[in-house]
Amino acid sequence: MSGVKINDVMVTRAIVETWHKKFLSDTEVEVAIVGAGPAGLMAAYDLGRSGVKTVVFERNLAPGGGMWGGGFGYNYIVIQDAAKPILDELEIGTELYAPGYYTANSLETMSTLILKALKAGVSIYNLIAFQDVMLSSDCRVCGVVINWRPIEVGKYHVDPVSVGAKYVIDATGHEMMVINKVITKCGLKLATPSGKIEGERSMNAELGETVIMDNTVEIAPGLFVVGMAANAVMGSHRMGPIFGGMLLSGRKAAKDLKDKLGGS
Ligand code: 48F
Repeated sequence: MSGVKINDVMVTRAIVETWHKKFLSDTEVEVAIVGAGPAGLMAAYDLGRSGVKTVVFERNLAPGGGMWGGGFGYNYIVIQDAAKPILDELEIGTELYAPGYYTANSLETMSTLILKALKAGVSIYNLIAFQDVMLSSDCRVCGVVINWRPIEVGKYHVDPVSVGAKYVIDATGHEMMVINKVITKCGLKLATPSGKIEGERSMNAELGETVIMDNTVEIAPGLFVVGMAANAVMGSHRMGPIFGGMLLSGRKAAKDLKDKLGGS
């Protein structure tokens, strides 16, 4: 082997300094997305390539949420006509199964979404869990409170830190982690029929995929909701391993946010 001799301490310094420099530049962002599933990553990609300073916090080691396992652990997903152009645009292969039903490899789809978001300039932090929101004095969500996931899992008494954001997106899927926190701690009224969480309904992909775009809204001041969380908070149906709605929802939130940020 030729070249510079490897110094183990230099490896440590390289990682720690690079990470800190990056994280410090991400402590004030335009959009903070909680959850790196398909909906959150789609929103992140569209925001990033439009030049919006965007950060994603994912509590798991691997970003990707519920897409890796396709359906039933079989690593294929189904995409309907409405979302097929997104996969074409991202150069993800699809196969026509029957009219209106395309299959795509879940590993190819998710790895492409992660890569495209990163290449668009989005910062993705894994192993970091959302714990709370920052709330401005006029009761608007203005950032996220985060901690290392292993600290959370270990239930260690270690205080979290805060990252400021003009807007936050709840992309945490069925769990609606950000919305739950806003309800229990901030007492904010949600943009739902009751002003509260309506609750997810049982499987009906046709209904669920039809309403998800309408459900992708600014659910509380400063807080957007995308993907499965959007249907869950609005009292709409779950839809299983057909993923078009997740991507379309992420894209819609990104567009709405770009309009808001452009106008502010
Ligand atoms: O669950 P997830 O994939 O949400 P999605 O993008 O897509 C839903 C589909 O996977 C599927 C479906 C399709 O029809 O219904 O369920 O709406 O991704 C949510 C991500 O959020 C992360 C979680 O680990 C997952 O990767 N997450 C959840 N809570 C937190 C979090 C938290 N407190 N902090 C950080 N990340």
